Amino acid sequence: MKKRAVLGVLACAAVAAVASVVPVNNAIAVPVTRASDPVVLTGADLPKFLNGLRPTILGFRWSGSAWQQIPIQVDERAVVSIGKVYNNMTASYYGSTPGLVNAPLYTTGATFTGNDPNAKFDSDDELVFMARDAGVAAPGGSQPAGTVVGSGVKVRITDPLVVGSESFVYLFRKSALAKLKQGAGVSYVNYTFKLLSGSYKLTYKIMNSANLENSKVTTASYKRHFSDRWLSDEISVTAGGATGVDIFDRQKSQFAPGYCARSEDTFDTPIAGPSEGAFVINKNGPVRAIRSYVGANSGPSVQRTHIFYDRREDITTNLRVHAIPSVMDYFDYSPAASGMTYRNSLNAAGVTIDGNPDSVVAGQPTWEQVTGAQGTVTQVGTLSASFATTLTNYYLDDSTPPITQCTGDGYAYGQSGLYITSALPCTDPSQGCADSLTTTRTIYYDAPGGTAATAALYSAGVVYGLQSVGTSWTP
Ligand SMILES: [Ca+2]
Ligand SMILES: [Ca+2]
Ligand SMILES: [Ca+2]
Ligand SMILES: [Ca+2]
Repeated sequence: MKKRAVLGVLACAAVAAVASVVPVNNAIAVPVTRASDPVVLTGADLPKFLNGLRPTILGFRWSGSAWQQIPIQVDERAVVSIGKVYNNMTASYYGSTPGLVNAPLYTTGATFTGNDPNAKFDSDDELVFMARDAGVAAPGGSQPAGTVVGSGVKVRITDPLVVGSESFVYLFRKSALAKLKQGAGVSYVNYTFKLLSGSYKLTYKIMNSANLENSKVTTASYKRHFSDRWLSDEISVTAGGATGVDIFDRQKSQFAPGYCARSEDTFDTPIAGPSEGAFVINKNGPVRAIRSYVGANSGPSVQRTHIFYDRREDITTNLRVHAIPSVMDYFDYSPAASGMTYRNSLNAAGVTIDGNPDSVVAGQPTWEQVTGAQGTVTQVGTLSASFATTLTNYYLDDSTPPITQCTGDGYAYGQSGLYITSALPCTDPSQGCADSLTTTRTIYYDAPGGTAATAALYSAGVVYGLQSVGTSWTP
């Protein structure tokens, strides 16, 4: 993991180097081919639709000979107090005050976060579609049936990694009588948030209780499962002939290996001191699903957000807690991952996940990958912190681990992930602290046969994100 600021500097330097060799007249454009990546625009990026109705924005591509509707999704956001997410909890345990922490959150009336105060498509709301749904430039002379004349916006998408690449999506306002739906009848992601106790607002126990779930994400490429707020306990890859077996034990949170006083289980349940927590949002498709929550013991404003696309998952963690001695966020696979290769950018040849210890070079890899007949899971990590950190990649493959496992099964299969070994200052704004730390994982779920080369390309793609610009368009 590297500081995002560092990656950004490298990215700018490399883009400049590439640009210097681009031919001036690049006559032949090639389409953008990032099949797993979304394009996310905000209301601010689309002034023609800004502060207009949300549901009547539609997306289309020009196939070369015809207009075809594509699925788009609008997700509302607003700056909301974390205290509101807790149903205006007045006092938390441990002296933190979530009501003093304001954060940009995805909004919904289905939780205590509440709906966006601006019901229109305002500047921080997001419009998203998949890059692979874009088409070629439309020649003009027509616009899609069922759309309002003069309402068009052309979105040009380019891939900084592919010189001369461009694809286009056209957005229009739906005509009053048209039957077209924003999702175009497509569902790329199916997320079912199932709280065993019943409806969220009526039965969720914010203070001092487990809140068991049977929540599932299913797409054409993978399955995920959650048994409580922080209890992420299934990864099954179904892409392209993968066996579909669940290779995951858990995503684990700890201060240090073998130290069990804080973990994803203590976040969820009062097994080692009080616990509290709540959901920001649970939202299902059609283009992406969102699962976002807060509450990690004495860090009631610590937040994690999963965004599920059909071939990719983004996990963002916002640390907001008092000073802590160190922290770990790692993936622990299950015995069903046996036979898979684990590799990362510092260990490209890889080692075999089989419960027998491996020799792995430590350091700060830019990507990690597990691959085998069970499928391929490639992760790109970023870390953005206001303070210096000492960090490394934690790795342990041992069916009889010498280190207490704290949670999950008793094994350590291919355990791997971020370990910040240096002390972290207070990052809880409610305690008057200005420091911050945010980590992201961008996870790609693919068929068996993943390689270091495909992982490096994904890593570059995270650094050099897709570019998109919307401009008014009339045929
Ligand atoms: Ca908004
Ligand atoms: Ca809005
Ligand atoms: Ca091994
Ligand atoms: Ca385990």
